Amino acid sequence: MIGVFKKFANNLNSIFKSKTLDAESIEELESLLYTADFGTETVEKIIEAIEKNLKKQTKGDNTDPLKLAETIIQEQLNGSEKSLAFPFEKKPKVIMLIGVNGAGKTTSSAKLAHSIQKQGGSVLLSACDTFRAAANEQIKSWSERLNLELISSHHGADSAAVAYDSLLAAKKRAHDLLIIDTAGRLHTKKNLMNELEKLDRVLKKQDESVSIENWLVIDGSLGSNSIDQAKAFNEVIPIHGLIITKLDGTSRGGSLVGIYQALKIPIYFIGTGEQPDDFYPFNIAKYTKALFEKFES
Ligand SMILES: Nc1nc2c(ncn2[C@@H]2O[C@H](COP(=O)(O)OP(=O)(O)OP(=O)(O)O)[C@@H](O)[C@H]2O)c(=O)[nH]1
Ligand SMILES: [Mg+2]
Repeated sequence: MIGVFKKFANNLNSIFKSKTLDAESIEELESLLYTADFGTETVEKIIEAIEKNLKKQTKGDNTDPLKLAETIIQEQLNGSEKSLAFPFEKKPKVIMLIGVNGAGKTTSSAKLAHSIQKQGGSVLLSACDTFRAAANEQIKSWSERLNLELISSHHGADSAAVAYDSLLAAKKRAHDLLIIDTAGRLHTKKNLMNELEKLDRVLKKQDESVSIENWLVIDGSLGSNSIDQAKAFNEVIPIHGLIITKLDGTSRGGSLVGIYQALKIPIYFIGTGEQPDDFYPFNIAKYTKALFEKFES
């Protein structure tokens, strides 16, 4: 994960490199934090703390401003870290990935399956995106690449029926985890949003005791727009966890803070690329370390 936020860290480094901290460099820092999507509250807190410290500095206290910023970001993320402990208490655990179009649901389904597989768990993928024409091919190719079992149907089929069959199969074959990949949907399309409720209902009808976790997949490079969409999802269906994708190659490494501040839903994983291993359990300390990494330039 280190190096993922290189762009941000480089800019940060260049602001502070060989410069004394003054009103101008604080202003530069403020705009960098804004463009990195840290969100108003966090940016204000960081700047306030640095300015306060600057005033104190003349009296001999010179705390590193980057350390101050790092501490404040860590505070803002307090409670955001949640890990998916394997083995699970109950088999199969069901995780349904939901979100807007192109957020990274299908790729994250494969990555999540792969991470459990690497720990010795068996995973069943359920292709519940029966809506987009090429969706079946995409998830099939992941299942072949990673040697994962897959339950799918034809384009246009009832996605709730696929989910139902998948849960039956997961129980019969004693899988540890069932991952349900759903179709991308806009939060404003009521019929598509209602379909999520139906998936949940149908699974519970088969097995009242089944524990289903709905994880929202958010594209971390999109900024505050995705936060509004996430809020709308949370109104239709309870969201138990987040995966934040596409944190590679973006200078918006701070979006994660804004997303957590707005939603207060734990972040399980972050996606940092298109390969199966570009997927990390979210860890506050590692994340802030990557943000504030010092580079020689
Ligand atoms: N760079 C990068 N690309 C990613 C990441 N996650 C997904 N992608 C890419 O984003 C695109 C969309 O990913 P999908 O997994 O198909 O997204 P989706 O949410 O399933 O899309 P729909 O099913 O169409 O709603 C693909 O080209 C992925 O390779 C990531 O963490 N980093
Ligand atoms: Mg998909």
